[in-house]
Formats: sequence, structure tokens, C-alpha cells
Amino acid sequence: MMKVLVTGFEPFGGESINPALESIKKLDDEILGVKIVKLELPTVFKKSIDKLGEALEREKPDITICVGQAGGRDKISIERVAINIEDAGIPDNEGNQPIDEPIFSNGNTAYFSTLPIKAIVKAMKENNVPAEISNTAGTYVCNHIMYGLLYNIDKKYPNMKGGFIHIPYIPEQVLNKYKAPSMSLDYIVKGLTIAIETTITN
Ligand code: PCA
Repeated sequence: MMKVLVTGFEPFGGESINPALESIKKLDDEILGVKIVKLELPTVFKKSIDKLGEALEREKPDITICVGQAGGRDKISIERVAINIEDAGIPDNEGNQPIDEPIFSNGNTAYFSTLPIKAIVKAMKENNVPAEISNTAGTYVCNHIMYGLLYNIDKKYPNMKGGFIHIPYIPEQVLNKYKAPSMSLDYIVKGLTIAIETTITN
């Protein structure tokens, strides 16, 4: 049976929830006959990549999709590229705040997502889920995990497909924020399900 690993980060930056974790928990355990394995990751530099690496080794998934919160964005964004840098605007959940450091000194400058990113955006829009390609995953823990995943694919798992998806806040997070966009959890779950289906069938 084919297998998809989906990861979501724990809350960070003063939030009490992370919609990435909430949405992956609500995904079906099987999509198009493919087993969905869910993994929570710490919002911590290095530790997150270590935990992902263990899961890749244990589960040997055919597809891995990591999901994170991008507060302020108004659409689900399918990330195109991860860059070999960490430059944290705020400390991570264990107080680390690397500035201008490479993630892996023997890694490429950047890696591209190997998910069918254009097809995913098209399929989401056809189902009325606001979606876009993003050309930067930032320089914080989300770019870090996307880079770590694609580095693993490049070095160890050439047959695995992988990439990263950023999602907006959900409504309950923006009640006291000024002009902050949000998307309902149901739409995010629908969007992620479409991303998984599209990757399986492409
Ligand atoms: N978003 C952060 C890290 C964890 C998360 O969900 C980011 O965009 O880097």
C-alpha cells in the first residue's frame, strides 16, 4: 500500500493553537486507497528535522507533505523552493534564534518542491479553495523543515515526492488581530486533501 506522511507544527510565537496541526489531525486516515500517517513536529530548529528524519526512516513514505502556519497570508500557499539558510526573526520554542546560518553545509543552495505544485493550485481553485504558489517559505522553522525534507530526498530517498504547504490563520486566531485574514479549518482540510489526491494521481 502506498503511504503519505503529513506533518504539522506545534503552536509557536505566542499562539495557543497551530492550524497546521489542527488540520492534519482532521485528515482522513486513508485517501484514494493510500494510507495517511500524521506526525506532529516541534517548532524547533534541528529537532524538527531530526524527528522528520526518524519518521522517514521508519515509515518509508512515498510522499511527504509538511504543513505550517503562515499568519497574514490569505490563501493556502504551495511553496516552490526551500533555501539553505536559517535567519530567525523570533526565537523558536526552545529559545534558539540562528541568524544567517546554513542548514546543511553540504547541501545545495536551494531545493525545489517535487510536488506537482501548479496542478495542486489548479485543483484547489477548481474546488473553490483559495490557493497560490509561493516563492518563499521564509527563513524560519518552516523553510528549515522544507529544506530538511528535500535534502533527505536528494541524498537518501530519490523516489519520494515531497514539499511544503503554508496555511492561513483560522478564524478563532484573528478575533483580536487587526486586519488579519483567516480561512476556516474545513476549507484548509479540504485544500490539504486535494493536495494529497493531486500528488497521488500525478
Ligand atoms: N510556521 C512557522 C514555523 C512553524 C509554523 O507553523 C514558519 O512559517 O516558519
